[in-house]
Amino acid sequence: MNAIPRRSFVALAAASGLGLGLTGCSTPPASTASTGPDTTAVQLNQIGYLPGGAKWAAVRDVPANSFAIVDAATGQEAWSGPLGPARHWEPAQETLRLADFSGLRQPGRYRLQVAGLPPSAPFDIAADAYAALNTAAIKFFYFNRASVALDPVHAGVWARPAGHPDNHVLVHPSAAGPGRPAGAILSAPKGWYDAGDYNKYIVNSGVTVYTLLAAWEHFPQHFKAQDLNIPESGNGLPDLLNEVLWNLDWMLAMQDPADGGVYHKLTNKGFDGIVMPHEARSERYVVMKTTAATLDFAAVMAQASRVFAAFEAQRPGLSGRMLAAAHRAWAWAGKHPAVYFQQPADIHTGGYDDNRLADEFTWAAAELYITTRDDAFWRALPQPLPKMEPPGWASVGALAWISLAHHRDRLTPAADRQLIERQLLGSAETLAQRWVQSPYRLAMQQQDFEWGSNAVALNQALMLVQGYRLTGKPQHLDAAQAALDFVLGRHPSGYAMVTGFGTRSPLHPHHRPSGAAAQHPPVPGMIVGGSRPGGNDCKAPYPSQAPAKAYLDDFCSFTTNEIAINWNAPLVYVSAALQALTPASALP
Ligand code: 9MR
Repeated sequence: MNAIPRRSFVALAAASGLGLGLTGCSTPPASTASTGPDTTAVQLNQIGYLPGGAKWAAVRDVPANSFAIVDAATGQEAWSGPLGPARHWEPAQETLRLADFSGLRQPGRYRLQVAGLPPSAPFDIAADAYAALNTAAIKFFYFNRASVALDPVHAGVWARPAGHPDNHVLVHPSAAGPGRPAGAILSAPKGWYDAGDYNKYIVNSGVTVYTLLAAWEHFPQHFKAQDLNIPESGNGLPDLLNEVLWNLDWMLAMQDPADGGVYHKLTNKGFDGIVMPHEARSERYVVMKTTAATLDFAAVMAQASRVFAAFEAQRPGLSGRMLAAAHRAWAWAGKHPAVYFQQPADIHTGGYDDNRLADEFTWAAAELYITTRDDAFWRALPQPLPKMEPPGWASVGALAWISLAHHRDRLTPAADRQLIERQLLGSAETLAQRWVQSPYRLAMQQQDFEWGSNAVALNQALMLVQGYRLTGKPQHLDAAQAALDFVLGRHPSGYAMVTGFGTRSPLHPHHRPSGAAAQHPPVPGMIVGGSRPGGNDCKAPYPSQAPAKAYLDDFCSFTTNEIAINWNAPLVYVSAALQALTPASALP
């Protein structure tokens, strides 16, 4: 498998020795305490850094005054510097000292040393530091494909038979319409499993597909030649777009042809057991059309329409179909502006319910405006504009401004360019200031440690990247780098939070194919949700209830150790952005 970097095989081989031996039962695998090097004494990016990028580590509070960076093989000192003052970081309830070695630009493999502490995990300084990570983060989506077998050529040891054909899906009573009564059968195959579960949700697909297509729109050079080793590789489309199409094809089938409304989800009644996809037997349903799902669909189809306009030869007619679908969805939402998701009594899977839709209207209007250049869509932006915040599945307003800013040179005179820049810069600047002031040099605050905190950090980075793209301010890029460092091991838990990467990474993610085939290491390239206090989903106690440390690498911990498509997407975006934007050897 060419998508998995050499180094990750080391971690995978170590992991495979654990032998959890769980197949097809509903009891989650037992926790296997991770022993190994102490990665909490010196917390740093276990994958590595770009030569021209900011490089920070956080160090347990010891009396030493300085730190050294040594060659990992020879022990020879390559850099030394003073340790920052001891400062308390409340989210970790810990006092730490910072080490800044941004000035070390010489490629190599290193460790950080401080007298009185064990040496750090090894890390690289390399021009392609995030290339393999980025490839694996996209390849995860292939591994999570529904309705298709993964073959050994493309999936290696993670090959598996096809599951969830989704060509015989029942219309749930909540979704019944004139042309499709309850119990009618429709076909909506393909798509990605949402997360550790095997259901497919339009709302979460919306923000995910957007983020991946935005990565393409902003950094096409990065993706053009990327080979994911997926079945479509070499077909004339970039692989990132090939992968996204797997989900877009499914999304298109979720629109009711009778009226343009979009079903909220395609789901079982309850979650599947811990089985491989082909062992799952539950009936599948489409459940109620909602305004949120329909607007997210409209936004993504408008965006995809302009992306695939450039690939008319490879997929004739697709771009036009997508735009028509977006128009019909927008019209449905206009007629049904407040149909909120309500979980039917007999359905027990994820909700993705959201009753604040001004941001969804903003996003859909903006994407349709950019693609059609029809001023009516600019005028359709809600007043007052919804509050700006980093994106998430329930908060998509920022996506509007990111797209508008990226396409600002092709907008009609109706667009207020200053407003567009102000919207993004205000948000990026706030985050950059938090990064400057943070004792941990991270924009994350106590309240950001919610379900999926790793993706909160990465979506903050995504906003900071927009600030950098508009202003070129190094602080914005450095603060984004800090967020990537955080999920790759400069984390109070000591974990690099992506399966298969780094010295210490999750071995027991809440991901059904990984749990059901526990004789193999987990599927690689998946970022787990991350620290979040208050979980009582496991019998074993969490190691800490400090917000930034409340993480447990156990299958049972669905609140901190699940994976999800909307969390991997910003990992793809941010790792590509830093790789593409970091000056080769800049920094003052
Ligand atoms: O990511 C979602 C998180 O923001 C919510 O708080 C949580 C509870 O509603 O649900 C999360 O999404 C899950 C979804 O509902 C079902 N598939 C797995 C998702 C990740 O845990």
